[in-house]
Amino acid sequence: MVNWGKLLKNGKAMYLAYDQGLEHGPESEFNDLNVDPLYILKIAKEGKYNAVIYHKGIVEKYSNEIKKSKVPLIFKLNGKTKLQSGEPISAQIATVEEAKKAGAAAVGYTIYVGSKYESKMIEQFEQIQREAHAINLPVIAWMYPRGEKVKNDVSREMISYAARVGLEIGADVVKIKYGGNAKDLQWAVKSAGRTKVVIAGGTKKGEKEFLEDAREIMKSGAAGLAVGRNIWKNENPLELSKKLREIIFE
Ligand code: FBP
Repeated sequence: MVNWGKLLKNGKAMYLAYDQGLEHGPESEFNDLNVDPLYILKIAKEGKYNAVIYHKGIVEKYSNEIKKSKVPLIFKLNGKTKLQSGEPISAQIATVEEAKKAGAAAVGYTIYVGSKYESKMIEQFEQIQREAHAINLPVIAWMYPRGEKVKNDVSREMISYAARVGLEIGADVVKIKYGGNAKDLQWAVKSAGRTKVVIAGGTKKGEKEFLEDAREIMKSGAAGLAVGRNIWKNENPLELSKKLREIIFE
């Protein structure tokens, strides 16, 4: 049994993702405000998120503030830059042991389902999952179909496959993308069985559209959202967080 702690509230979840500095780079994602990891921590705390997601370097350099905030931490254990070419692979940059020492509430790991390097990532995940479960730490798998055979990564086939792989390999939560079709997502949630499903926010869209999607996502049976850019790129992130919170936990 994993220890969910505050990661779930009545089975629902709202996570604030901030791994985009590594995944996408500051130029395309950040401004003077949101370039600062502490700005994100403030949103996570005041916006009452169930957790904030950081990579190792930020966890180490801002550990005092993160601990003081009491916002549960999801420690992301692998990552890659957008400059990588060819079939995608995400390199492991931290261990379960480091996450434990940092007081993390869960660990996160990305798998590019369909990549030529898929088996390497699944193998690495297996070890992480075993180590994390040995200390009751939940494991969240970012399940992103990608690679030569993946024509549409948000199709019904791909999102349900990604979710199912997460269940089969022992993830406690899968983070998948929403393609805009609620029925497809319903099927993906069903395919994930007892593994919880949270949805990524994606590139920044209009507030109305974002909240509309969130409503559909919740109706589809997902546990919640693990969102980044749509929140911390917004001019009023706390107002939007409140609206999102009402949709997720209502
Ligand atoms: P967003 O809500 O900003 O899309 O964040 C979700 C996320 O999964 C991040 O955790 C991650 O950095 C990013 O999306 C990866 O997106 P992609 O691999 O499609 O560039």
